[in-house]
Amino acid sequence: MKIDILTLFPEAFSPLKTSILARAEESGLLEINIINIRDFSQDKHKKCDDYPFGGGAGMLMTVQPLFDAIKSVYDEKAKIIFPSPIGKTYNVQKAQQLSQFQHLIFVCGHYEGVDDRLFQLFDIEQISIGDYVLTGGEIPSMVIIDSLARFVDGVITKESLDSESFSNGCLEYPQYTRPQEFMGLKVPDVLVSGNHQEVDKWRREQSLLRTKEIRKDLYDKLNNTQDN
Ligand code: 4G0
Repeated sequence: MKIDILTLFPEAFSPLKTSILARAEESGLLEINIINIRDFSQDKHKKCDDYPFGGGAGMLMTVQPLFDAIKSVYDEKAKIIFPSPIGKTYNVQKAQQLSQFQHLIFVCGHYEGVDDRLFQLFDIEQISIGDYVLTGGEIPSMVIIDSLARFVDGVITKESLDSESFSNGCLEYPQYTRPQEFMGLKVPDVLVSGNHQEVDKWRREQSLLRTKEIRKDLYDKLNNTQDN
């Protein structure tokens, strides 16, 4: 998968150049390009923002540098994503869906947003990572890229995807590693019993208990027809 990131702050993406995603890039599964929108400004001072018509707080990103930056990377198979507080809320289903594209283009907004004509010029999906406002679209872009890259074949193992939270609609069960006892706290006996059927049963029960306790909204969706 190819991912182009258009931003006024290329240096904000150094976290993507480490860890799992760096390995995915080295193995050729992922190609991530970071493009500075400012390089496309036709303004003599490379200006990329201006005051909103009609007045109001703050500045907007102007349309010309964004238009030319997108045109420079666009192809027919590309999907353009704009992280924004007005987008539909992101979730694991959207991550899986996005992971199937060959080419994603992330446009990072700053200031109070962008000139709305951008959304008439291109087919752009606005996505929100949650109901709060950040100073820029860089962190939401990284959140979306990190989470969708995990579903790109080969980036991580199928087993880790299947066992994690949300994959089966509920929260992941508690886990333990060595030592078997710490500060008087013991690992549950069933996990060291060697009985895999009992281990699986315990984990399913714990998953359900946790989901009911912490995420009643998810629990109610688990087509539990009994009363809770
Ligand atoms: C567009 C996304 C982009 C418009 C981006 C701000 C939060 C999210 C930005 C604005 C972002 C999110 C109108 C303030 C950049 N903040 N929840 N900031 N406005 O996904």
